Amino acid sequence: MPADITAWASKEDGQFRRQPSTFRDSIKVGGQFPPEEGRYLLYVSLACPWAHRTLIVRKLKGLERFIDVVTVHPVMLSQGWALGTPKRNSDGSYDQDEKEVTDDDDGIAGVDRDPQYGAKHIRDLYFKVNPDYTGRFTVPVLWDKKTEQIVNNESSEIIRFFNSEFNSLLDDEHANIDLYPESGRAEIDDQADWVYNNVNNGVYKCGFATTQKAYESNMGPLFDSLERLDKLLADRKYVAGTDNISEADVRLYTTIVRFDVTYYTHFKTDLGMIRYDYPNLHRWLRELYWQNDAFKSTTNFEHIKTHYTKSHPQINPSRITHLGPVPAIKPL
Ligand SMILES: N[C@@H](CCC(=O)N[C@@H](CS)C(=O)NCC(=O)O)C(=O)O
Repeated sequence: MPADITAWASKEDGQFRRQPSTFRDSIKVGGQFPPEEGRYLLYVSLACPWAHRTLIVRKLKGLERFIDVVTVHPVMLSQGWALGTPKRNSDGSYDQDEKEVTDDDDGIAGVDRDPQYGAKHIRDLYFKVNPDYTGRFTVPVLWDKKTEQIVNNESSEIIRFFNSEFNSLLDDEHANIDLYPESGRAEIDDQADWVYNNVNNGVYKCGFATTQKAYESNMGPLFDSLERLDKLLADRKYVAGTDNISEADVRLYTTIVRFDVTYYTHFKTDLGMIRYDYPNLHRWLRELYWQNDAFKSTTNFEHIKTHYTKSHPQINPSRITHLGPVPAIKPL
């Protein structure tokens, strides 16, 4: 398994294929992992769109008091996500092969140490649970402090637990927030499928493609889907047509908020920009960001831009981080 995620495209066709998540237990009332205050810890990267989903839902549902968060450093090198600052060369650049993690201040705010075991990398947690683990060391990781194991590392499932399984512990206002309402499920499930394939993972399939043909074959579905979403949002406030925010908005938001600032340049998804070419998506994006703190407070453009540009040497060997666009997100 290559450490460099960009090298993880098939040799035959140049297509990037995301590996399924491995830890798939559930938080469930009455189950092996019941909802409890302070029991679970969420390891995230603020750069990662999948981890970002879990942070938004944690905030929307008022779960901050119940679930602590540990944030990794945005620069992902050969050992994967680091809890602390990866060691740097004398010129200040991060050393790609360096295994050491330091307490140096490299000016990037919001990076945590591991409060439990002093783990230096996310990989250490995976190996603690399974010394023979051969998969990727991805975030988010939902950790159970009590039994010292990973409950789940699949964001689409973690957001469902957060949506429903802590309700008995929450005040009415938060318990009543339902991101997966019965009446909207058909549309939410439908979007989960095509939006995931063409948009959420679609940008990665374009960006991590290693042949012209693979890149081009994923650009059409991506931009057709942005067009389709823009049309849907012409007369909908929320993307799945629900009365309130649903998980479809959360899933889509974490890709769209990264689009102009990173994917457009870094992943070469440059047939259009949200801010200039998709007016309804642009309005929807800005309403979520500026009108709901769960979106704005969990969006960190510095971590996003730093991560992508400095972690994928095959795509950006100089590791220079682009300055634009300014502003990262426009006002409403
Ligand atoms: N299916 C997972 C995907 C998570 C994922 O791929 N996370 C990326 C960051 S954006 C990661 O940690 N990659 C590290 C690696 O693959 O080495 C989910 O949705 O939770």
